Amino acid sequence: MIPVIDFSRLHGDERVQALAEIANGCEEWGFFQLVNHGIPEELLERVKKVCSESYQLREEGFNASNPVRLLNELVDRESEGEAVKKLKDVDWEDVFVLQDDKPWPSNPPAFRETMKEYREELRKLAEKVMEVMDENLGLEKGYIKKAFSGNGQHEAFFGTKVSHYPPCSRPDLVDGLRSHTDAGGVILLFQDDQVGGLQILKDGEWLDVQPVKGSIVINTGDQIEVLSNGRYKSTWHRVLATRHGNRRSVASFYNPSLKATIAPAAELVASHTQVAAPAAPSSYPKFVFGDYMDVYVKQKFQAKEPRFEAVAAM
Ligand SMILES: O=C(O)CCC(=O)C(=O)O
Ligand SMILES: [Fe+2]
Repeated sequence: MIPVIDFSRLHGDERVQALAEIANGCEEWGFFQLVNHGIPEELLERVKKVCSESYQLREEGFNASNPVRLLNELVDRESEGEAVKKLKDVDWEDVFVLQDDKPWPSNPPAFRETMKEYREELRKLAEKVMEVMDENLGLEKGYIKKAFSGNGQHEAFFGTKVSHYPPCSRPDLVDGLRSHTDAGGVILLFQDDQVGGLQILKDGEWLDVQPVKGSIVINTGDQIEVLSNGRYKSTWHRVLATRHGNRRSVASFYNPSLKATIAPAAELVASHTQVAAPAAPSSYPKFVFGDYMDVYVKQKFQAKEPRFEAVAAM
């Protein structure tokens, strides 16, 4: 089971223990779930409601979309006796992204206000989680945030992706979302508490990220892996399509600015050779995050190592 961590314990007698659990979540799993994270349950309920309503307004669009058309074609070919293989180029999902400077859906009427409030809360939570990572990594408080904003010269990226994974008659022939690691920094996921489907790859096995009502799932992307010089590896994950239920997930991405330069933190690289287990030599290049994203969009569903190599050569 993915670790479930009580975030409120950071402010009390059990702080050391809570820090250690988060360190373990980052080092061993790359994914963990936070409960008692301070986001009001009432707000989460409203987020569920407006997101589901917004999907209902979009449902016809999904039914006319590429994945539906491609799966129908595949099933037709199969019924004519052809041996068919799982679709490789599409995901069984309906998605849109919210960013501060882009237009948002205006329906249902409560959508904008609710999601604005939610994003403000989540941005604060992301920054708290990043400060815990700073502390656990032995970095100065605010290090990650500062790195993501190019030393305060730019604004870190904060986007929220609202996804639905509608019921699928043939989950053997298409994934909800194909396996990948996330490109960016810290990802905060408010997943469906009824319909599962998210899995992570750990020690060669796919494990469910079990739905826990009211929790926020945290995972780290490729940039935290680079910054931590490999201490916190970004974890492969995927979403399986399911026959029943329309899975909702709201993922918020706290990423570097496209203009920020990312590299392993100097404190985590080599030089302290006198300690028993020397810090690793630098295993990652230094690059501009926008260049990384140019590579990522073409290679999202492939291994991350070639992305680091490609960006090192730029
Ligand atoms: O919908 C989910 O549960 C996961 C989404 C995800 O992995 C992503 O957007 O990168
Ligand atoms: Fe992801």
